[in-house]
Amino acid sequence: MRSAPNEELPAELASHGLFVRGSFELGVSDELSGTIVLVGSAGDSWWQPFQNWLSTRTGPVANPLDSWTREIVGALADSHGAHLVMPNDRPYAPFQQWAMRAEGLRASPLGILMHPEYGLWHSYRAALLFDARLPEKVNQQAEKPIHACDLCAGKPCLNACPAGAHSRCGFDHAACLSHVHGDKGEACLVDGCFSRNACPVGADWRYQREAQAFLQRAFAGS
Ligand code: B12
Repeated sequence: MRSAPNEELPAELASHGLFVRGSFELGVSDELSGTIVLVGSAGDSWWQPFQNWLSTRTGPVANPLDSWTREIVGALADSHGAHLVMPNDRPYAPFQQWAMRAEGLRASPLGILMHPEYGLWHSYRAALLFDARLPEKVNQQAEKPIHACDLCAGKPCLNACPAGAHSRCGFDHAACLSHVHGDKGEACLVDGCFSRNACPVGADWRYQREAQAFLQRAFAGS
């Protein structure tokens, strides 16, 4: 077992459209111990590698994005001597709290973390848990970036949902699902979430339509 990723990890991840989002050492108040290396994506760099993988499967794949991630990042976890942690495995690991610690990000009014460059168009696909401390080079703490939502007076994200599911009180999951499954919900499934798309930050990183449609259908279970 190795206790730190070797220098090939970034290139190995990049070939799948993924990268190390950040890393940090767990403390005494965490349930796990060791060092967390967060793996994710920005923009839709993951979409084509994921589609290529999907096209090699015969027959339907359950939870395709997680299955792809588990195969790709799971193999890298093995070869780098880490444990694989997946965001949708229960009990849920606190990925967003981890991201806040690793990258200094804060949540947007939608619940999705706001990144100063990528806006809302980024994700956390998996984490590698290493038993030991990592060298400083790998374990760099991000400086706290400016939180773009603090500078956004109009908050268009909160007024764009056709079901009014996003408000200052949080996300009304049931209202979102009932709209999406109703007569007028097709646009949310085809064009993506109106609220997420209303955000002006990181527009260059917006996922292409097919990727948004895939994620919306997965989210809506349809
Ligand atoms: C359960 C869950 C949901 C539930 C939230 C229920 C709830 N009120 O908690 C529902 C189904 C509503 C949901 C929806 C979405 N989610 Co979600 N979700 C999760 C999941 C699997 C677990 C969250 C959790 O309970 N963690 C356990 C606690 C202890 O950890 P935490 O870090 O403290 O959790 C924080 C979040 O839960 C957050 N939170 C609370 N309510 C909500 C509501 C929403 C909409 C979001 C995004 C976050 C959020 O606050 C918690 C406290 O800090 C995480 C993956 C993960 N493991 O974190 C993804 C995750 C938070 N979701 C994510 C996303 C992107 C979405 C969606 C946009 C759909 C999608 N998958 O593309 C939608 C939002 C739809 C919309 N129109 O805005 C991303 C966020 C990435 C980012 N850049 O910040 C995550 C990290 C998954 C990932 N792989 O990247 N989600």
